[in-house]
Amino acid sequence: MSGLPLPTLHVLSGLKVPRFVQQRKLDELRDLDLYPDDVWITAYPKCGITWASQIARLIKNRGVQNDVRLDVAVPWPENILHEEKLGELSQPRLLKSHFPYHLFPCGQPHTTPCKYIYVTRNPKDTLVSLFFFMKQAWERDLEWDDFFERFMKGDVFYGDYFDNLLSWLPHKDDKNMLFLRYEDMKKDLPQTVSKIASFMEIELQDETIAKIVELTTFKTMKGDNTANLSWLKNMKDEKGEGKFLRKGVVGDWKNFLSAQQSAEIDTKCTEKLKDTGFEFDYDTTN
Ligand code: PPS
Repeated sequence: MSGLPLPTLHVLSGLKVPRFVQQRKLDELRDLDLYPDDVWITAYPKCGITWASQIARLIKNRGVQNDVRLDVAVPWPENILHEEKLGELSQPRLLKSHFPYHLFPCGQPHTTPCKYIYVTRNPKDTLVSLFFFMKQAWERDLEWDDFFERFMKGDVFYGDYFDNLLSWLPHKDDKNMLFLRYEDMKKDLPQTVSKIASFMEIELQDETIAKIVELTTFKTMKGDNTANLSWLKNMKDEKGEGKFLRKGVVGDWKNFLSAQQSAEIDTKCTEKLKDTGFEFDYDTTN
């Protein structure tokens, strides 16, 4: 049985993107007026962009939950399915993108007045999450070993995982950037919410932070039909909950990667990250 027709990749601005990312949208973004309180939430696919987006929209709303869907609260303007009038969004605007730093459609982030949150996640869990997403949404017949090869070659949405990370990493301490790791968000959600709020220059009472933490746990978001992406085709389960939020853990890769595949990724990490001082967290204690 096949899933949805695969939105084949094409190359735009030197990057492999799905067909629903179109040059017309990138041109619009190039000409967009930008403001200092705009917050771009950015990540390679499956690294936690939805989670960070939900936290940011609740911070913007001072912890008040409303029935606006997350994809409306935080549009994804490079996608042709998002035709929001960006000039009419309420400030601070929250916007999402999967582009790497040097190819960012509005210009390189340090040349813009906006703020940027980048979320990264260890490549093994990212790969597993992407595999299950692709299988669920697009390619029911997808085989693990084939997909592993595709991931390693960067033959997936938004190209090579490491190219994306390495484009943002040198800017991680820039004033207009907040660099987050998925694994740290798992370990300390209250601290993550506080960090994002201070970055957005929004002061929150402790009880509001606690409320946002409660609203952004995996369990709550999975059952929250404004945040679980269950409106996407093939992303709703029998209980009506979102399948997009699959497991939400660190270390699921141990259930899927062979020893050889794991070692292949380790070798690539060593080669790509040497001299950066950056380390991944593969901890499985949560
Ligand atoms: S996408 O398709 O690029 O927008 O995906 P993205 O949102 O970046 O990543 C999806 C993974 O993030 C997990 N997720 C969460 N984990 C923990 N807590 C919360 N609240 C949460 N929300 C989303 C989601 O379950 C996907 O990971 P996996 O490993 O597949 O479960």
